[in-house]
Amino acid sequence: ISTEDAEAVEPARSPAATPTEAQIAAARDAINAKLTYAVGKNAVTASDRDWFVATALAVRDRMVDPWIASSKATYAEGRKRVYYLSLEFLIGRLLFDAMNNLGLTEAFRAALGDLGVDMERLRTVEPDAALGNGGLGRLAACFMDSMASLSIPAYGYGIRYDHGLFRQVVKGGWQQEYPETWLSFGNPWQFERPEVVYDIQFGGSVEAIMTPSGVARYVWHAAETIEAVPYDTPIPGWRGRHVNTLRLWSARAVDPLRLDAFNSGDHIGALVEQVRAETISKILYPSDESAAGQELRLRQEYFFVSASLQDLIHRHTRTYGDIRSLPDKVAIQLNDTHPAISVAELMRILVDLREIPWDEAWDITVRTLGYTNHTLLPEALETWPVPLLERLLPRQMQIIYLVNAIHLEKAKKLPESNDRFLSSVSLIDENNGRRVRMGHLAFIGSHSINGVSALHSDLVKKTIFHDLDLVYPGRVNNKTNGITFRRWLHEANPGLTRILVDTCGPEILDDATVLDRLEPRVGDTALHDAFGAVRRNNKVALAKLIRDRLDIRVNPNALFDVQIKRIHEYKRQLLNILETIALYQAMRAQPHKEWVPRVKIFAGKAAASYHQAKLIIKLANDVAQVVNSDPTVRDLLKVVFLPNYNVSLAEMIIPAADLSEQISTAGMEASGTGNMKLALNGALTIGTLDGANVEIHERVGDDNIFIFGLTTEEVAARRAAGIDAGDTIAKSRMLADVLEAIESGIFSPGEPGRFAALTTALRHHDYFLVTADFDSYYAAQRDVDALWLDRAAWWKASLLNTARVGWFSSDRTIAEYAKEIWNVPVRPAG
Ligand code: NBG
Repeated sequence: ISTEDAEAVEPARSPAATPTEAQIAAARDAINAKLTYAVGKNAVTASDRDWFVATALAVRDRMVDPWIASSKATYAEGRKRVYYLSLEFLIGRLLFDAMNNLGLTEAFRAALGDLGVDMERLRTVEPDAALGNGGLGRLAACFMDSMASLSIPAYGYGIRYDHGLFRQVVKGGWQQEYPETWLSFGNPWQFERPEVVYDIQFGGSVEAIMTPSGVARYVWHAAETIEAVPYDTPIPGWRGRHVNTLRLWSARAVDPLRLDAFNSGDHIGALVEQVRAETISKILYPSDESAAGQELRLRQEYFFVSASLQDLIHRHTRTYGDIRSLPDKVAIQLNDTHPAISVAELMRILVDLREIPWDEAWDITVRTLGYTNHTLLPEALETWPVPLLERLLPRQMQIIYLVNAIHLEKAKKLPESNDRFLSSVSLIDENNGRRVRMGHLAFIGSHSINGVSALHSDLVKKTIFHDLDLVYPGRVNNKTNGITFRRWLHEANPGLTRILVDTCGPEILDDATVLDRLEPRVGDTALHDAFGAVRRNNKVALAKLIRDRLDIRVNPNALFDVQIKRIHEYKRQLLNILETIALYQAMRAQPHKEWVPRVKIFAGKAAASYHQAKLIIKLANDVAQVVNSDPTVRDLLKVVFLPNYNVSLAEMIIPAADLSEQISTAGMEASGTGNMKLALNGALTIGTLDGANVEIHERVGDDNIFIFGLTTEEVAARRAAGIDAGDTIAKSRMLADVLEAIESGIFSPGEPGRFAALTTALRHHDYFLVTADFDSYYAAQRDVDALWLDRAAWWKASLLNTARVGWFSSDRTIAEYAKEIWNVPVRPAG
């Protein structure tokens, strides 16, 4: 196999129908008009960014009529609305999403071509809206697409962060964080709604007023008020049939400055209150799966919950008059515990402001709210110190106490009840200095609590919410995650999509389950060749990107082995790196054996304060340095760490992947969604029986996936027994050699202790069981090699992955939420 230079390849056309001349002319006129009258430039002086803005505005215009029509129809038909409350929406770039769903891609490509502009270049000009950390935020974005595509009247509510997830720069192998600036050139998609502003209050005290009927009324005298201003982004569904709204709140001070202070010469002091208020929507917390125990984080949570509830109740009462019909007309989904304060806030609105009796208010609250749990990791289950809540949200804290008292009364009646049981179900954790358990609050205040894969939902019920499930049986259910195929197949991989349309019929664009029509053809060598050609083009494009960004040349004929996700110990990038080192050593020992050439591709960000994760990034980069410059392994092994992983980079990597690494410690990855995207694009999975891997395994079948490692039960048993990493290492020659290589400084010349924090953890407690799974992982990787060498067998397995994962469409997931949680009808996407 020879190394071929990565050459640029023609982008594959989107499989949509060919546009007419009239459609192209209309697009051209629209873009020209925007360039002239909205951007204020002409074709001669316009930069790519100007063309992008003109194009985005022209596309946005096409959404407005169906947007208004969707809203009108929802009002006219009195349809129930869904509100998806999420602190994260990782939507990425929107231009191709919008064009694809509106069927405009080819008309606009041709129109721009006529104007002398390459549309593919415009794609890269758009900044990524990175308003999320990882899977949880991206899931919210996929759900927005599916809700619109299934014509469910829905709003996404979140925060319009000035700065999204930090920009990752890798310098000398270390991660550095820089602020992200997606708004610095404006945002053509948004509509600011300065006329819709809500007051958000914090602090102060609560006054109890006795009414003549003898019932106390509570009045909150807040100490601080700030304003929430909405920015709307229209979200068009597939074929533009229904358009929903993503409404993101920005924080603003009531007064722009203190004039008295300014006039007396204190120019900075005059702005202090404004800065304090606006800090709330300044930046996304870069924490992933770890509660950022910060007051500002709690202020963000309450800020967007309060604004969203005010907004939706205003809309509801304006339409229906009576707040009591809320659960019939509104479903609110809490995305993780971040919006859990909704339970107390909705009660406050109903009881204090609308004067609804407590029991009735509670019934309304529970019937309206649903809660999705996304993790079992204890550090990610938010708890807030009672004194902090008392200070910031005094009335909500009182309500939480009352909710808890009634709840504990109910729990006491159970036969299981004893002190341990009551302290486990209580809203207040008394073990760590009195904290409110937000997961418990969300659970008690919701009629539905769902996990995000079959295994995870089962564990939710057996572990963290075991006791609460006994008090409120029947609430826990499962909704296995999904992904939108429109972005992750149709847009990201137009070449593959064209083959699928040709093989399965155009219905594939509307209905993911039709992918199974591929099944009878998976042995067809002509189809293998077509599949292979598309994959190769995608790999050449990725190889070019790797060369441009990192100056590393990789062979597009090699097996592209990818692990792309947040860097976290439980996701076990370290296991992958250890295997890389073992393979490297084996190649050096026998350079003339017939090795399968591999490119190991890593990408992902580590939370800024997560030292072990940052050290793992450094190790990956240091190993890359040594391996890539070793002439003995020539082209057989290359290691690449691509910096600043984001949605757009994922769209480049996923269609080029041959092997998908899903190797978390069993029981720790709630679901995963990258696993679905990669399998859909034909990558084979190497993975543990964790999260949705279990369901992918069931669907693609034993022969088309590489499963290894301890199961959830075995992990639990091993941890309970006390971990014997020392023994494990002593029994594996290869593993011992790998650890010694790291500790000898082969990858950190002159500084052998650089990775001591990692190797010491492995040698002793090894909580994530990297050492225990090492041998079976290495063996599974050699099975991968063996299958790779049998080209027909590999392509058959690859095709079967694509053919059998239609079920993981987020349209299926959302249809389940609609039916089983929200009680709203859906109209099929097609
Ligand atoms: C993440 C899980 C993933 C899962 C996504 C979406 C959090 C708290 N959880 O496994 O780790 O796929 O949520 O459900 O970010």
